Amino acid sequence: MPGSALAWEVADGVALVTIDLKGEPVNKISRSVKDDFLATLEALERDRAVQAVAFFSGKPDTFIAGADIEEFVALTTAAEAERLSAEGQEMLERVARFPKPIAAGIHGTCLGGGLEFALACHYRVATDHPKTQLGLPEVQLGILPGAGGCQRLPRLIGVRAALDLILAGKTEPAQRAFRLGIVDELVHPAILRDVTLAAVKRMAGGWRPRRKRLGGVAGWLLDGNPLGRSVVFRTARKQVLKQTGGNYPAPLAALEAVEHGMKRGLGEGLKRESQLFGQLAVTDVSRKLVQIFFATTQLKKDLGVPNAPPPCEVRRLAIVGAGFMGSGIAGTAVLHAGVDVRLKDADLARVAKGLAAARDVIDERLKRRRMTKYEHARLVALLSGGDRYAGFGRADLVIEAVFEDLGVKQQVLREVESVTPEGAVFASNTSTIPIAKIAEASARPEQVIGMHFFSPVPRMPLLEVIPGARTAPQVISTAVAFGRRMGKTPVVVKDNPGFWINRILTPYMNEAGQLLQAGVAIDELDRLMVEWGFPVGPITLLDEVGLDVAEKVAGVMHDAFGERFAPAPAFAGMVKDGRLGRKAGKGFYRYARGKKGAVDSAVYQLIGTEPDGGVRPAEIIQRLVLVMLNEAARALGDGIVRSPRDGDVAAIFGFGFPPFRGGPLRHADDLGAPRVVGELERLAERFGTRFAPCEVLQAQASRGSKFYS
Ligand code: T1G
Repeated sequence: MPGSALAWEVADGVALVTIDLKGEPVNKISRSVKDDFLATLEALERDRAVQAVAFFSGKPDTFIAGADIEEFVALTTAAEAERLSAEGQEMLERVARFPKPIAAGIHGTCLGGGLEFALACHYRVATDHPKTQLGLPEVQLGILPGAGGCQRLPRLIGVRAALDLILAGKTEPAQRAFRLGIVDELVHPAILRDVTLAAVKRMAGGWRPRRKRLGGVAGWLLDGNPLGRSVVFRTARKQVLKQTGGNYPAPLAALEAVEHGMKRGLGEGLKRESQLFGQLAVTDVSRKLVQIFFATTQLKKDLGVPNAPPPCEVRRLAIVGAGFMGSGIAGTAVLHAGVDVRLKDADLARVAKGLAAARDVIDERLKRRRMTKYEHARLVALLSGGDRYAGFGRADLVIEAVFEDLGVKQQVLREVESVTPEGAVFASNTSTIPIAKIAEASARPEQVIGMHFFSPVPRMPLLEVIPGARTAPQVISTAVAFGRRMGKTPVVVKDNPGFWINRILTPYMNEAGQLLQAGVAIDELDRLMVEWGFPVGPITLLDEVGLDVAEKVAGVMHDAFGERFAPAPAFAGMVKDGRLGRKAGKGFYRYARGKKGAVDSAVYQLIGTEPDGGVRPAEIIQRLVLVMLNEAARALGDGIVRSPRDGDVAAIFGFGFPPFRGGPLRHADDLGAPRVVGELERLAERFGTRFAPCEVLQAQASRGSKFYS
């Protein structure tokens, strides 16, 4: 059919169908694609020459990326969304009941509705290529697999394994999907077509794949009978409640859809699944999560400068400073970017320790069976180090992660420039020192930039990229592109004290200190902010960051911005007392053998306060949140981030601002500037000018404008 997303040809009794959405970067299932599917199935069923069917994608890197997200966000009622899901289910029921064998030959990403389609097929072959990733990421968009995924996956691989995937919205590499039983065969890309065709031909001849029940006796006890399953569901529900704190309805709904289907049968399960899908699709939470998906997708294409010159290719990375940050950067760069990494520090013992830590990052993947031994050995071999600058002569990019001191950093810069090629980029992983200052020591300041990683590097997804006043545009695009290759989300920020993250986090931390002083209990502060949606509360975060580090940042910010950033007196005694947080084994909390314990009540005496429940929870939340929103608005006005989108994505990825609230600026929009300004004014009357509403918010309140139109 002309214009159809599906094309097919018949050879030797098998119809080879190719899905390829013209003009789109990925295959996705929209209403019109669904119609194409139905028309094709109809024709294939009628055609006597066709005895079996094999589906492939015409795209190089995607099989099918799922349902068309833009289509379902356009829906305004739950009933419409329910209908959309039910139509998808009907189409896949048609596939599942198709009278001739159908197989999917999967290469590239196979997600959401794409995997649901593959699950409805009668046989699945996947390539063992790293691009082949399978999963049901729907809950990450605040919805659930709504085209039968909640029904077919548990029937195929067992309830436990299915819940593990669905409730976290996980994506699995093909090898793991094969081990789980999601795909029947794993092959080299070169033979995907032949193997898939051979399988359906065999099926047309009467052969049926035999899928063994996974999990042995334990599997049967838990997955294979209703009693065991009820235990599995109960445990999973508890865990979901604990992880989502009731802020994310999708995982619970997905659990319900799976459970309903396992108890009442496929038909009833499908019905419940589409009802729940309908309800979720129009929730505010889902809208926010989808906005974040599109914001991060846009960011992926953004090189950080208008008309960005193409980035230079980084083949060799050199790092100065083999400490916690340097080794984390080294391990992450090898793991994700697969580049040669040379690690340098002042003495060999430190280098050895750093290399071991970098290697741990790679080992971790092997342990979790996310890579082969061969791949592991290849990556480990890319790491090397020394106490001299040997190897720096071939580096395309050098990242320094040495002690946070201007003199030391400038010294390192000079040494590095004397041993690296002309074109090499020098990036500083500073959190507080202006890049322009560091670049003053440089003979080629246009090659100097900031790359601010967050700790622990392998786990924290954000990277602040900071051009100095003289940094060349190509150096910016190179830093952004390489950060992305490292698996990070780079956001370009202005060279200004605290950049973006510390700028908005510091007032929040200081306010937590003020509240402590006012008699709020440590664990209450943390609990309230976790309930509000942060992964950890402010006091736990301080313990994680380290109080010495936080104190240093707070001091820099105070110097730069004055009274508004006055550090909370509550924190002053902590560093003096050696309470540096987790790394010192003591902070606000106790730590034993690396595990966080209870609040250390001795801290109250140190601060000179006694928790008395004096401040109401609503006021605690209000003060902590508004002080941050106010500073975020002001910093955006100062041009610290280029757009509300960048600011929100960075806050979510940088310190876990609750994704379902969309970010600080989106949240300010939701509250509305008049309300935020009014509340800030009342707080300012009671507690002083640190709450005075910034100009940006005041202007919005008077004009009725917002950050996002
Ligand atoms: N719908 C609409 N647009 C999509 C899309 C989708 N599912 N997937 C990708 N795009 C667009 C994306 O916005 C961008 O557009 C372009 O494709 C390239 O993407 C019933 C309800 C597949 C791993 O959540 O994770 O199925 O900006 O830059 O880095 O149960 O995109 O170029 O115009 O990200 O190579 C579930 C979402 C849907 C997968 C490719 N599926 N996509 O990454 O390219 S819900 C997902 C991704 C569902 C059913 C339910 C990634 C990718 P533009 P990109 P990439």
